Amino acid sequence: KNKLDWWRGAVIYQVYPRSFYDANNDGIGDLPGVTEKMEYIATLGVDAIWLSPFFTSPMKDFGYDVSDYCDVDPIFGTLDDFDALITAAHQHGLKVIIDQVLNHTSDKHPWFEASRQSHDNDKSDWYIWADAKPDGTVPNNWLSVFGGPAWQWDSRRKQYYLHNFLDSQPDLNFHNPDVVNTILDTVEFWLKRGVDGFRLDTSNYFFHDTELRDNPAKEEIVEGSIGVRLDNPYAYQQHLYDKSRPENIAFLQRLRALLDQYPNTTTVGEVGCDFSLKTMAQYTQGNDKLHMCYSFDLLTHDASMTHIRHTMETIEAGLGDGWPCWSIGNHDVERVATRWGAEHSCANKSKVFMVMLLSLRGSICLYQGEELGLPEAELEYDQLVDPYGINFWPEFKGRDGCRTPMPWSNSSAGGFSQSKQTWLPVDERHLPLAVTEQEGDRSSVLHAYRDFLHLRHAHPELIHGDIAFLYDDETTLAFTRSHQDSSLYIALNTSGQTKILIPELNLSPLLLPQALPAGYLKNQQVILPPYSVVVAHVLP
Ligand code: TEU
Ligand code: CA
Repeated sequence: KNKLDWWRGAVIYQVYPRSFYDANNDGIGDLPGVTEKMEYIATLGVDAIWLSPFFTSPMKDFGYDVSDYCDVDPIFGTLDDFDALITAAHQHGLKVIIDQVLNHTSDKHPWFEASRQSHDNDKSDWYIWADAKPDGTVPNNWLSVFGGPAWQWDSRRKQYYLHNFLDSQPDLNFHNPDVVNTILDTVEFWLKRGVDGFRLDTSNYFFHDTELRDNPAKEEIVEGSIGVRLDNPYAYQQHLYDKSRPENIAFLQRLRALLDQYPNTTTVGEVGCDFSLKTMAQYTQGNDKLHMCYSFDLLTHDASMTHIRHTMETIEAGLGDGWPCWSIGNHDVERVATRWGAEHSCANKSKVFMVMLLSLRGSICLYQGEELGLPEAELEYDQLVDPYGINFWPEFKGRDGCRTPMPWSNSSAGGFSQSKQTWLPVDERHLPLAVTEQEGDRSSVLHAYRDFLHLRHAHPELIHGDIAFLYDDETTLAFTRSHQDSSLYIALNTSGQTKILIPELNLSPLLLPQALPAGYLKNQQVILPPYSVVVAHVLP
């Protein structure tokens, strides 16, 4: 394997364009807004950006419901704006990864509009149509991730169609070679436009069982599986037949063959709601399928360092030559400062989680606003726009709370827009955490991110090194990252109590930049005051 591949160990900054920066002041962030803020992203010290969908869309799922794969939605700008964004990113030395939502289209996509017209037009087999059971009920027990059966009745075709997500997101039929060829053409459209890679939405959902067999009920967590959320009724089915089908492997190989014609491009596949280790390994081993995969293992759990160690050791033991990618926040889950209880303790706790994440082996995705330590925004029911949240309120509050606009300054609408009406409100509690406020404070979370990202770049151990765990309890973690002849020791304390570790190693501590909450060494004991980290060279 080629350790010089830029994407191995890259830090990818996820931009959710609707909420990043509103350049034309209509209340919704846009591509020119991202371009205007490119300098900010580059200054963080990340390697790449991942742009959430900006394609033509009715916005039922805010862009994850695409009605034209090869154009920019007017809300976000034009193809020229996209080209300008790529140019600006490349000028700043940043790679650009775009989201590809290939599993499903919008129900307003011309392909679906045609498909539902009849049983015998040239698009009639492009989606997954099935007759009702004799009693009129749905074809099988498959569930939608967003609640209810994965089947929707269509009164024109008088059949059900499959939708793993919203009923306005019909699943494409990947068993049809025309669909696959056309999809690969749309992917190539963006490669020709100069993108450096793709984040593949729901990369384990593309194929389904053509016999439409019922999924077995889940009785216990299958061995080796991690990241299965049993609080979600969807997880009570073993998804043997609705996704992660073996046929997907051949498709991922074709996709990879296409990307290999465009040097230095990459893919990061999202593996959702599944036995993620097995799938992550399958999809990334052998250097002929996906480059990297990420799972929800760190996105949906509590802040347990024991869980982190268990997840990493399980992955390390099974991944072989595959390559992982990790994140603790994205546009689908509660913001990490809230989920992991950093907001009421102190900024230092957010910094410790950041050091933990950026020291793991793999590539890393950061989600916009994470570098500010933003807590989840608090919204009333009537302010919600995410259908997932509206469906499950109040048990689950949906995804709007992590999607509110970036606070750039402590002024109206957080400097995100001049518009009085932004698509989601800016949380008042975010204003004191705005970018300009934190830039002026040398001990801010933002400075800690910049400092550690620069430190990371200077230490190949943190990018390419093997990982070995030395100690864990619920709130403490210690491990080494070793590359060639050099080894770094990292210890962190996410609790409000002082911890002392005795690693029995000959350690020489790194002087950490001022914004990072540092512990210290005393007689080769590692002293970790509340919310602190120690990074040290391991001497022979
Ligand atoms: O998410 C897929 C996925 O598994 C999510 O359903 C996740 O479990 C859920 O959002 C709960 O947190 C991707 C996108 O990231 C998401 O925004 C889209 O809504 C979804 O696909 C459908 O395209
Ligand atoms: Ca706008």
